[in-house]
Amino acid sequence: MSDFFNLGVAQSDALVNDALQQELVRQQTHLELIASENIVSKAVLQALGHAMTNKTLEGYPGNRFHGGGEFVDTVEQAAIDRARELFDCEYVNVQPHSGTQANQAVFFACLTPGDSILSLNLAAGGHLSHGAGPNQSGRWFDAHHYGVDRDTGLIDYVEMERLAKSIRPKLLIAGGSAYPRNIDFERFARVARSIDALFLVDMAHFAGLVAAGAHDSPITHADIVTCTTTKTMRGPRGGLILSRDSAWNKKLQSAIFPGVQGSLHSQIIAAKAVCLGEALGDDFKRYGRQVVANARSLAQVLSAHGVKLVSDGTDTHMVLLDLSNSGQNGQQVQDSLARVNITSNKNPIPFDSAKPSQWLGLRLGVAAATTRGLDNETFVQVGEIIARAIEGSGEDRKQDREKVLAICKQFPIYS
Ligand code: DSN
Repeated sequence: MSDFFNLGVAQSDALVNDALQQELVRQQTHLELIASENIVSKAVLQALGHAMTNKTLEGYPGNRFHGGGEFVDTVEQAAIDRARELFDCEYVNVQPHSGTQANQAVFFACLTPGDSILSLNLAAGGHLSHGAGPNQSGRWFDAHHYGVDRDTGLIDYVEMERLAKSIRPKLLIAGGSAYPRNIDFERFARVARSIDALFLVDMAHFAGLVAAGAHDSPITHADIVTCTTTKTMRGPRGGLILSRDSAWNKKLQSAIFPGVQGSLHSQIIAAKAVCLGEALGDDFKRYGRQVVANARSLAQVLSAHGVKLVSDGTDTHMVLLDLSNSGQNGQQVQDSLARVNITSNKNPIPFDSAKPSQWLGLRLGVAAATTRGLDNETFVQVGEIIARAIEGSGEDRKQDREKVLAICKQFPIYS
């Protein structure tokens, strides 16, 4: 058995090792522009790969159902304290296994099946877990959706308010996966108060920007805020629940455990503590500001090349391309970009009713490439490569692939 504790995956499992190595090389040699991805620090990776994964625990620090939890207590309490400081809030739960489970726990704490909710529709940039038809939240709750204005691509606040007043949902939700602009949290909160609804902000995509002070914070406006620690937060896969109000403590604690989850993922909580510690530092603030600047550069260069953008720009890490006038759909452009080593994802655009393979949008995010060190000037080059891929100028493609490889070499990861 001694080999069991000492052999690495390279010696013990050729298939998995090979895939792991190839994935590392893929990440090193491709520019990651999927808006929900990032590149974590070596410290976060080490925490994720630690023997702390062996520890089973239920409950909360100092009040566990199993013995031997003292060191997990240390990291969980550190994660809570750091998140509290970072987001300036009273209540923190660091146990959600994902953003979706964080939302599920909020629903469990605040709603009864059949209650109505109001959220941004999926094609306009909402999220599955906010009441989309195929999701549990859409099956168990009476979900209604506001959208964006057809001309501006901005949230249609008038429609949101009209729906809120006529439906009187128990929960009003802002945030999602593909909305590139600032959200007027204050206006949402006012509407929620006027109908006695709870107000939830899912800041999964822009939480890192809030942490860096590069985006408005929803904390003082929302009753509850959820997010992931991936994406702009640049940490492990998992979720957080936050509130300015400690009155939520009992309901939200028991909604996560034993409500929708069992034992916690100890090593992920350690990695969350590391990522939240990193986010308290000045480097993270610089990174957050650079993310927003890079997204603006990318949006500007694409617009200058005639590429249509949903909402004509961005306030976040994300740029959403509207390909409806380009003669190509999202899948085709995603494939063209893959050929020049740029990774992206097709996405619906507002009012897009096509099936996923025909969606007319492409979502780009700059957080991972910003973590690599790409600056505004490099993002201008990247934008030009993307514009050429959309224009379909085939003869440039090999050159563009070489340009992307050179950028990846200039900004290496895990070298
Ligand atoms: N919601 C998915 C995304 O934004 O890509 C996963 O987090």
